[in-house]
Amino acid sequence: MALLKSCKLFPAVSSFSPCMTLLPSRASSWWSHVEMGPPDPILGVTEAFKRDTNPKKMNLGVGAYRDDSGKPFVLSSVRKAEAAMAAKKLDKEYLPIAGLAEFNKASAALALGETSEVLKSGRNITVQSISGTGSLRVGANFLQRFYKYSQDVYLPKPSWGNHTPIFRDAGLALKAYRYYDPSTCGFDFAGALDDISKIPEQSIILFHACAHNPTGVDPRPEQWKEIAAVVKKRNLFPFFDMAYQGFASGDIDRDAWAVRYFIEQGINIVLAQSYAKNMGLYGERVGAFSVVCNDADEAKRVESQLKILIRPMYSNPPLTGARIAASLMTNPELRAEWLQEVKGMANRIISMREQLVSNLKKEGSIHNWQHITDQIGMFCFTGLKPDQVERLTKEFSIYLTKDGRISVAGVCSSNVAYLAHAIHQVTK
Ligand code: CBA
Repeated sequence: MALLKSCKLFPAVSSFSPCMTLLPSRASSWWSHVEMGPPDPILGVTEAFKRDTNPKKMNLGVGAYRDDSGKPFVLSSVRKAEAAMAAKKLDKEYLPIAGLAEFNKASAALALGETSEVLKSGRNITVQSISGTGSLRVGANFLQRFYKYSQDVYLPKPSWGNHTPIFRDAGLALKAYRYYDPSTCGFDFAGALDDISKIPEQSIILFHACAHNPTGVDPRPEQWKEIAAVVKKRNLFPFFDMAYQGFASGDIDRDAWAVRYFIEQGINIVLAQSYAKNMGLYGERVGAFSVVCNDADEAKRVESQLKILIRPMYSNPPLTGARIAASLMTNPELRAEWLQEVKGMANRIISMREQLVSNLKKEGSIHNWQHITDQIGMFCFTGLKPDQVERLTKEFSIYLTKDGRISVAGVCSSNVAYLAHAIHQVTK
């Protein structure tokens, strides 16, 4: 700055001064070498959808729940928590680096179960972070810095598209294990088990706790048990991503079963949680990252390092969403209402799956669409090919990701017939 000022004051000097070497020439720019990047494979679909003027358009790209009239849904329990907060005229001070303490405590209990031995012995550390993505990223950076046994992360094939850049940008190396069988549109249990049993010992392995994205295919409890046994035998390090607790079955405890089972087996996991979906707090960015440690002393040391990691990233997390989430989890009346609403959302999605299949039959489709009702959670991995996806978008203004994934949460009574018709047209 001082240098620039002096050049202005003494223009004659500026023609040969160091200013010339600091500033780019008129024709170029500091950023002329920056190439145009591709749109995000998921959020880019929403951008394209917004540009479309067809009144029948449908956005089945991003996983965002809609009510049965196709509108974004704010939970009544959330509205009540907000009203109670507004009445209290709370301050807007910074949260601590690790976030809102009551939120962290309630989050850990929601995931691990109220009666978890881990909570009783205080051997977990849970920090509030920026929804699921931020929690995954804090976790990835923590592993990059402190997990000294391996820097390889094994993802299910396929996995949520953002997992790869999250772990890669944190400096870890990405590998994969078989997960989905396109021939059955189901879980490739034999393939997964075979691959996992060959993963080098102590590697990091990522699991979707429930409602696998994008496939909607989860291992059954007996299958999880066998997976856990192999993970234990190979001494692998599990990273659970739980972005949909409650969305798979409508029951938050049932959906946390795998996480709790691994811990019961003596496997110390790390866990990322999101409240975007199960509380509808998408834009509030509420989530948590937990490390299950050997004992309370280790948890304290891990906590100190998580704080050191988070402070230069974003200093401390946002306040409002954490307050809402904490109220929903800790106030008995709000909690009861919230759990009913989660069930309601999960059931509406399940009913849309059924209606989609019955409408496809009505259209005269002869394909086997059973996977639409077999798969669970927000998404259905339809099996549509890229050219069929392209036709759905071009001819019917139905927007979905290129891999054929549809967010069933974006389908409603008034457009399910249109969707079935369009799918039939591109698949017959
Ligand atoms: N993990 C998984 C497996 C997810 O599917 C998502 C969300 C997240 C993070 C973590 P958030 O940061 O909002 O809490 O979510 N995935 C999407 O629903 C969408 O929100 C999806 O459409 O795939 C996204 O950001 O891509």
